[in-house]
Amino acid sequence: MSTPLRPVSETEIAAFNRDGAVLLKGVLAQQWTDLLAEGLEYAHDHPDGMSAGVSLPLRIDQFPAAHSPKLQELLDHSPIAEIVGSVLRAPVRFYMDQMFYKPAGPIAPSAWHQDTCYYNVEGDQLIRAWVCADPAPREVSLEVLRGSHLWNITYRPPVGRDPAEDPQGVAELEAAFARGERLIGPEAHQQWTYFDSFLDPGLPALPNIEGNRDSFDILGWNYEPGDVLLFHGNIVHSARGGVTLPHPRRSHASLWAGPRVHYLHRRSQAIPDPIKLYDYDPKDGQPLADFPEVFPLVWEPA
Ligand SMILES: O=C(O)CCC(=O)C(=O)O
Repeated sequence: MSTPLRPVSETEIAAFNRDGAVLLKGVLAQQWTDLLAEGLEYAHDHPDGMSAGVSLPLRIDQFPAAHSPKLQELLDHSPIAEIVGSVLRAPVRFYMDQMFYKPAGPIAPSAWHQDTCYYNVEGDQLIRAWVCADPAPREVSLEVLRGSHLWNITYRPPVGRDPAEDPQGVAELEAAFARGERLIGPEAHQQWTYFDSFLDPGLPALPNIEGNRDSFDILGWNYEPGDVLLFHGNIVHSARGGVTLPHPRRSHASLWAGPRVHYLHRRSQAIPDPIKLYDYDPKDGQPLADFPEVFPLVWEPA
């Protein structure tokens, strides 16, 4: 694993802990941004069962590094894991990754949401590392609600089927959840969409942030390739759209976990567990460290 172009400063670590997100300027060498661009293009040209159009032309892929060798190389050998670990000040395990591919032209938005409610995982040491192969001015890069990682609230994922349209399906889901079954099976890795799950009636809906932007403390940045944007797994965030760019806006987001992260069987699960986790029978509260073959330790402090 290579080291970042410069160390992460104490000020940046404090900003992450306070705001729930920080933009680290100029930490990745060009070799990594080139690899990122090639890896994203490969994933885009080789869609699999987890490549989904949410609102086309935005394409979101789950676990893209699993089939894009250059993205896997980025995860294994770039300084991203070390950057995350130096902010967590703790050993780091890899959880999963996603691609958000927005072609040139009018850039599609990504809706306001929290990440962790989509996954069977919980803890205060979940960090997303967001990198983009293209310049992303503030109008199309990530935005967060400053400090919302500390609100201690889990919102409903904003995508899924309306429970009112399929009461029978919801009843079956509730029964499966009560039996402790995982709501999304391994077959989802072959064929999956965000609309296979129901909107979870057990969680509060997000407020209308976009319609009331002045009521919220929104933090955003101008992003350049070579920067790494870190944000907390529980933070409320989005990416704006509506701006027309002459180039695509291709981002990759990887999710990393420290020791205080555990498995949690969620009714709001919308994204399948990592494929190797289906070989086990994880229980609520089990630390990810119990599954080292699924969640390998990738970095630890010296
Ligand atoms: O890149 C984007 O447009 C959205 C990224 C995002 O929401 C995420 O990484 O969770």
